Amino acid sequence: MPKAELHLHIEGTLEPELAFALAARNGVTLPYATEDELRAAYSFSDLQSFLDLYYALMAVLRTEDDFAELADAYLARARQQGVRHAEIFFDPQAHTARGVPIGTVIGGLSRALEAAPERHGITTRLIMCFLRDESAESALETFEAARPHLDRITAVGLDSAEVGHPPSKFREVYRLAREAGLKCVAHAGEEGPPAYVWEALDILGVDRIDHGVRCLEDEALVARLVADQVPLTVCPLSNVRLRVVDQLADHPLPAMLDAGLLVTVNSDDPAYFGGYVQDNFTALRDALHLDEETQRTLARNSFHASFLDEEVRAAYL
Ligand code: ES4
Ligand code: ZN
Repeated sequence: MPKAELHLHIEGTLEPELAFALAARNGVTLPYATEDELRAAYSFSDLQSFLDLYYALMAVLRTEDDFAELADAYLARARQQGVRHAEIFFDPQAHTARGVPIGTVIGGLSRALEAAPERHGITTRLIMCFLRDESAESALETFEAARPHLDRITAVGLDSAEVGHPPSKFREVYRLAREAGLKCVAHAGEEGPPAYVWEALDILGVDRIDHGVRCLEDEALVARLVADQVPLTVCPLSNVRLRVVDQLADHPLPAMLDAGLLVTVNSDDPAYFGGYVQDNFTALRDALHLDEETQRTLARNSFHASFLDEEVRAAYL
């Protein structure tokens, strides 16, 4: 089934095999002796325990070629899973903090993305995320550093440790992004409360909410999201691995669809959470008995919620 993937952290597609290959090439020593030993570390208790490993493994990404290879490997896998369009997050601050220039990151990723329509049959967009556990000033500096590259960036996003870092902290940088003509998204309502989803909508003016599963705790919020048909990029396997839900059979996705929310299915950090986007669809089908028609609705929603040009989007609907 053709689909768009709208919630995908490119750094979260770093498979152990590529991590070890890049470590060897760049002379970086990983705190794991083998790929199996690394995989054994993938048992997370919450978002923070995952983020600790996610940021540590990024040490192997150093050159433009590294970023291009990472993105190309994702695109090859994504196509095998039916992805025709991918809107891809990256975390510039996680790289600039290690001395990797933002131009190296954007240059490498764009090289792979520009080749993707011909090489993999996938169109793409790039979404630059700010780390919400870093300061508002750091986000502003990052935005200014990215200004020369904004022609390659479609939207800004907000990710990393949610609780204690409300969207309102980033009011200013989102205002600048909107002024520059960028779309806006933000992670909200993953581990954080419904109030953070309200702030993302009303203070940041986002076009989509990433995750948003906790919106169900607030009836008025659900009514607002339904009325405005704000897309929610839900990541079922991620929610299980990070213990946002106990098991897939308990996932609120069916309740979200029943409420009339514009839900999409995505893989988040597929190298860490046990599956790419079709794997998420298949797991949902098995655990929640989602029928064929519901799966088609979810796939159609993914194009509807995308930042593709109207004519291209319409052709998929
Ligand atoms: C993330 Cl699952 C998730 N949540 C928040 N920030 C992230 N960065 C990468 N994966
Ligand atoms: Zn995410």
